[in-house]
Amino acid sequence: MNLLSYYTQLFNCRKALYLSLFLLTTCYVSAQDLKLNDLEYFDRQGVNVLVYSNNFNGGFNDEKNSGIEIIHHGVRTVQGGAVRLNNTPEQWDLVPTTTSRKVNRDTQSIEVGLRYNDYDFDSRVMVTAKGKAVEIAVFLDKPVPEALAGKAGFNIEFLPSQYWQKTYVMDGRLNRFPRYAASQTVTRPNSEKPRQFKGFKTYDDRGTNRFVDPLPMETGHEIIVATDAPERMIRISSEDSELQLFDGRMLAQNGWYVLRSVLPTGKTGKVVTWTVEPHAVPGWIREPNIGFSQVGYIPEQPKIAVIELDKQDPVKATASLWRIKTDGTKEKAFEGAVKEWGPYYKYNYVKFDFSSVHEPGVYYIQYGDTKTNDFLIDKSVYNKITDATTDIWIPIHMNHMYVNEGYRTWHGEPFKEGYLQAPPSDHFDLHAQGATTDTKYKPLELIPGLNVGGFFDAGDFDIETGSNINVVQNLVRAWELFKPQRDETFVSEQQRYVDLHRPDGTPDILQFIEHGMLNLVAQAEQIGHMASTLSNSVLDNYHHLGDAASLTDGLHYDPSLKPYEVSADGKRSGTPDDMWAFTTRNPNLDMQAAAVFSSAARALKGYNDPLAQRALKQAERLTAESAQKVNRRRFDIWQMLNRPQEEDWIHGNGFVYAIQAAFDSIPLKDEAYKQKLRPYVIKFEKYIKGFDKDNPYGVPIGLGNWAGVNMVLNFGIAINYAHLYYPDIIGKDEIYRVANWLFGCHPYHNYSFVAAVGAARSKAVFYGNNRADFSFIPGNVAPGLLFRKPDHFENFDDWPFLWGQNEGTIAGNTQYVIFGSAFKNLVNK
Ligand SMILES: [Ca+2]
Ligand SMILES: [Ca+2]
Ligand SMILES: [Ca+2]
Repeated sequence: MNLLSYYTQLFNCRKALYLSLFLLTTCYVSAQDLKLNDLEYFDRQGVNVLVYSNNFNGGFNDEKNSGIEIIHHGVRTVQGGAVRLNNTPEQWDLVPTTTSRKVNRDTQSIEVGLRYNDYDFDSRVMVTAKGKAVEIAVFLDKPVPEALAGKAGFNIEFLPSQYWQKTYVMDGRLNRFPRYAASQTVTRPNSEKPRQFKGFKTYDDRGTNRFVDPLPMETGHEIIVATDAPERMIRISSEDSELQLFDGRMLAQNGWYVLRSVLPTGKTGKVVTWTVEPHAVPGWIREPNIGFSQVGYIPEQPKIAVIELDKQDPVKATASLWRIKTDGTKEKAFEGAVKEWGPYYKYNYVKFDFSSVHEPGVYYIQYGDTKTNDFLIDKSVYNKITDATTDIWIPIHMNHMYVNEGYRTWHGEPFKEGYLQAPPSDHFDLHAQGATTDTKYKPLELIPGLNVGGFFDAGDFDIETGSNINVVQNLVRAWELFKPQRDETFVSEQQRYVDLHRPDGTPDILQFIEHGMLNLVAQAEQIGHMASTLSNSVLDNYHHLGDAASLTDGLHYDPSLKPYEVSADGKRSGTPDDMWAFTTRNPNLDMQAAAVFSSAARALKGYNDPLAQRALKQAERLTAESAQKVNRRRFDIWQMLNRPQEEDWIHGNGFVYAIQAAFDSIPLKDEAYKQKLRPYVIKFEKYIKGFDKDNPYGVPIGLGNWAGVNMVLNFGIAINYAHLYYPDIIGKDEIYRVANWLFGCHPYHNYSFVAAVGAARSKAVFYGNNRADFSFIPGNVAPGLLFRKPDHFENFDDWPFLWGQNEGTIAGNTQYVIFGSAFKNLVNK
């Protein structure tokens, strides 16, 4: 710090002190200014600036949810404000850990300490309210380490889907954000690239030993982004540093636009200063979000819209329901009082009950000037809610098969080269191979026979064994309960070919059970026990987007060949892209598999007897070998009744698991058992009703970094069973809670979380394996609402890449089949 700036600072401090005294005495507060609120973020109507309310985690966690974030007119459009080591950091690039966070109300500032352990590199970022703007300053107590000179910089990221095709001005030069990534890059030696998470590499350099580095699209000292869109406009300036604007999508489709200033080398103290002023639209009030069922309603069910309101938005007395007649004209069908539920996190909630309307027809809801899209009231509305999931989503996720639909191929036959024994290693998708293989195979030896059957996990292409066990379990349950005969899929295990919309005479559910079992039984037979996962060996193909069959080269890896070299017979290659089997033995998983093998054998009997026999044989062996070693947490309803704290009943998911397990036993037990269970069902009824006070939607709402759809589905399934067996305790009205939530009655927007047949407006983008196309696979179920601390829920429908809110999984989607089948069954009874 030089002397002049020291005196300037001193003067500013005195001035600030004098001013604050002045402000205190006159009680003058500008309503325009950003102020630190009780939840520790900077706030004015339309603008929230969060400073490390959400920290970076590293690794598997997609780091587009952390650091300095801006929620701009209700949309989280800016995040990632941090000292970073790359121009456009990818998932798996290093992230800083937060070593401290200090909120100072007197100076209206938040200071965070950031650290990179890998480089022994500390920095501090200070964010201070300055009128309508915040000042972001980076401080260094020690200079940037030599290894990071010219690489460490202060970055902030802008959500592409909210900025593309909008204009920006850099130092007076006009520009427009590109819809598609097409800026310039250079390559540099790998030795110059900061190491990535745990030393993994996100890229395949094709033997060049060089990595790709994007060049800036623009540089300057002042940028105004979205000059043509007031709700997105932000002015950012820096006198002491150059601003560089990059397109992060050059390296990864999930990249954002990045603005950064490289930290100067050899300097300490305040090294970078930005002024960031997000524009606030004068008088802006967030448009009401009218939550309702996009699938519609059956005439006799309760019909209650939940309307999410800006806390500044005065509540209107009434809302109305309009009927669109078959001649195209419309008429008011109902007008009713709006009832206040009250505040829940950021917004205020009211309800509009139009249950009294029974007449079948096409309707929309109007609240003030806000109208919803139309929806149906009709007895048939729920009949097709599982069809897209069973006819399209599930068969597309069949691994080791060619999957065709009409003129389109979804994917070719993946992983023809099979799976290698994983060596002791760490992994990037939450797995690890322990010190020993626990098998007869040597590290990197081919384990024969594993490239058969099984389902892709989710938006990625691995076989998670636990999830595949869940799939078979869910489908066997659906089969035994409802015997669905639906046949819309041709499956030939011999041809390794699946054709959608082509009946082949066999119920599809049976074929899916068979397909799941083919892989699980092969694991037990070939490995001797269950693998934890069959997954990618290298990170550079884990994030694969495209045809699963092109993820590996289909040739056996031969380390005696050079990388990218193919053997003369065309069967082997030197490219280490083969998938690995992670085989550390887990007796709990073996026992879980054994239980599923027994039940699947029941379902397969008479359809595929040899497979049923193999399953039974493995079930007996795994049980004999593992039963003594299991240490599973049991959800035992009889023990739970003795729990002293009533609170546990309301907040513990354990209760739902426990009571579901008890319901599952009912068909095998006598009337006395059913009677003994009654007090617990009465408790369950209280538990269900408890959610009416917990939140305006009456379902469990998760606050983790994976939104809570599985929890909601479990809740819904348990309610369905409770109503089926104890209709006098759990009324029929309760079964609609979860359906309403899934199909559009939830916060943030009112699109159906399920891409279901019959929904007027489903989510349009999901984190599926086709996410790079900003599309979805029909029948998918989104995790739903992602909670961002301290008070923000979101579900992007123009940006698919956040798995925590948009990724459907094979276990979750087959769970939806159970929920949907049970629900349809009850509704139509
Ligand atoms: Ca996975
Ligand atoms: Ca079939
Ligand atoms: Ca290969």
